[in-house]
Amino acid sequence: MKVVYTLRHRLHHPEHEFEASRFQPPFEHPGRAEIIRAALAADDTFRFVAPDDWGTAPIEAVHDSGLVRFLETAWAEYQDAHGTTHDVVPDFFALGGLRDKMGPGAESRSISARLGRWCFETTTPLTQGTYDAARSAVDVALSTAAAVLAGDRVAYGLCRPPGHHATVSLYGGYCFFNNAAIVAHHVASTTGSKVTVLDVDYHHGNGTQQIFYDRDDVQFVSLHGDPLRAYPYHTGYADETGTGPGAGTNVNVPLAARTAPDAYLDRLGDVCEQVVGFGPAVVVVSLGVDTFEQDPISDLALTTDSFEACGRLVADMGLPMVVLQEGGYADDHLGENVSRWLLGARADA
Ligand code: OKP
Ligand code: ZN
Repeated sequence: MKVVYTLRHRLHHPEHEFEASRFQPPFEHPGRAEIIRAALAADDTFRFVAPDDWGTAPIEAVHDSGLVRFLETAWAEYQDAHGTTHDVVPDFFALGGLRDKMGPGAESRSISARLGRWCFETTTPLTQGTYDAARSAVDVALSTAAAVLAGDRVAYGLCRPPGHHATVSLYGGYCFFNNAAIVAHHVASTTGSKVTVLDVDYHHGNGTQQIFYDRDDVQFVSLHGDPLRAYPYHTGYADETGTGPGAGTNVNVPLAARTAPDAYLDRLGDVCEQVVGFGPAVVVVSLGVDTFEQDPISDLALTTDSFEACGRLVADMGLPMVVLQEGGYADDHLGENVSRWLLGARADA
């Protein structure tokens, strides 16, 4: 199996994460991708390839071009405005209620205003190389898709930073560009066939859902911690089923705390039937292993063995698969959890 990887991910390296009203060591850190790389490198059936440069056109086919331009210069602009700082985090969010009754108003040129205009939360610092790292994750994702379009039955993109929380015009949740959505749109628009994004990260892929919510050519299917208790809180409910031409193409399965392998695999099997029913030519998997029983920021109860069963169940649909890394924060188990999922997925390949 091809593994697309580049060390450019290391250019995104936050010092802190401001979460739960305190500064913590970042859960999403460069060591994560290196742990996964080392685990896969120990098995010579994984073949590492570097990504190609895809430019910004495939990103701007999904995201607001203003978000792309903002991320390219924001860190440097912030240094000019505020003096030298390692991490850059918004301190003023442009929420709708500020201008209730007033209409949109002028767009402030201030970097502080613009940070709060393009970002939705505080746990996702910009660092000096964040833009280049986020671009590299998109290159990894698109190169993984190219391997599958060229005939590989399954390929894995070691994307970092992750992508599924990034919406058309907002970054956050450790995500800058929505790697999986960019791939799904690229495959759907270049092949004219239907695509499914199957998101098995613990957290609801609000960005991917939003990007495709009104489209009938891309189905979004997600299993995740119930947003009544779990980040990102405001999306991921079962009654979000799509709108307009996309009515019926969005499937959310919120899960109870401590959901264990048997129950999880049942639900995964159910949604796989809905995927097969949709009839995609390609499945893009947003692979988060933060569903693991020991994940430090999540509360499901999947085991390392069960990840292999999950990969096998998804592969049993018999559809070409572009597997892209999202979350997973139990560093001591991260490499094995990802490699076991991939071993399951390639069992029949
Ligand atoms: C990114 B991915 C809740 C903290 C949530 C942000 C989580 C981002 C997850 N107390 N912090 O989906 O793995
Ligand atoms: Zn997650």
